[in-house]
Amino acid sequence: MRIKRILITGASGQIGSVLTEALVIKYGKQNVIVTDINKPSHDLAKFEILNILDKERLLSLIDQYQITEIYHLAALLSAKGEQNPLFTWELNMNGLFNVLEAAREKNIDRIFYPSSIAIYGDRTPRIDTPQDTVFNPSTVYGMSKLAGEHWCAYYHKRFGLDIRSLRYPGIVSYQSLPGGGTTDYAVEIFHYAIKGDHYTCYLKDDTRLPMMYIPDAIRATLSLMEAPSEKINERGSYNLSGMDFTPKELVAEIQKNIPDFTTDYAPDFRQAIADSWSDSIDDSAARNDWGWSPNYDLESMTKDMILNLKKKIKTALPSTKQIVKEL
Ligand code: AKB
Repeated sequence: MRIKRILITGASGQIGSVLTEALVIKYGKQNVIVTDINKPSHDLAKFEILNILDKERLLSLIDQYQITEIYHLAALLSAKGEQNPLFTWELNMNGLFNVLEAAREKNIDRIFYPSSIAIYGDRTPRIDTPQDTVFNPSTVYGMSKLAGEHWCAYYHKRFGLDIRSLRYPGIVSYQSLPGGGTTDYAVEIFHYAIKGDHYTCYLKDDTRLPMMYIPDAIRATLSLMEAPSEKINERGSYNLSGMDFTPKELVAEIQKNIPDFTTDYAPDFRQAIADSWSDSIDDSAARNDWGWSPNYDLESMTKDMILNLKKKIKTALPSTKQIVKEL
């Protein structure tokens, strides 16, 4: 067995920064290389600039650091992706092809590829969406993730690459902000609530979406990547469920902790995207194959988010409301 040396693409994003920390704790700083087009805000691991469309640079980093595993997180998400559909397709697909081909050429032991609830569409069963069902994604991001799942399964079958994948729901985290997704409101809202600001939500108050707290997302990712190969029966991507809630339910939960928090609703183009996604997910394949089970529900996540974000925001600038209050 070779020493595990991990390369993360898109490491400066919402999941990448927390995943980096977890992998550094597990495998040591010297064995984790983080890459992105933007420098991360932390210094947890060695950083190298990498545009995932630059395959030669990817190949040379694999050689330079004797990489054995890749977590390929670089992608444009659902909302931002709609602003430039063709570039989103190019980045998400050619980025994946570069990783798959580099993995084949350089004998990479294992790859992680995140898929998403964005692969579901308005013909997908909405409640307890099954592992295998109708998929008619409404965004270029969703189309690219669904195609990506098929390519991962193909590379596994055809070339024996050990690729593993999860269909992440919306991820809620305090460590970093999401960038360009439809589920981002569920993170933004906490920042407003804690600063004492009013929040205008871009989704309707009754829009139910599958969500997950970041510690569960990281634990799911590491559990999947550590599971013995014979336990991985799904080589496209696994359905993954944490919790589901509407903006109204999240607001009510936040108000239990911050009673004078106020919101209103002004749906924009992201409403149609959210309306095409599922309410809840059946993740029994992940539970049965590699023992998945989430730890956090809406109540425990909200408490933990507020606690941790308060600690973080203490050092940040005060809100306008606070400045006026203090006059
Ligand atoms: C998005 O909203 O685009 C992402 C996702 C669900 O994949 N958070």
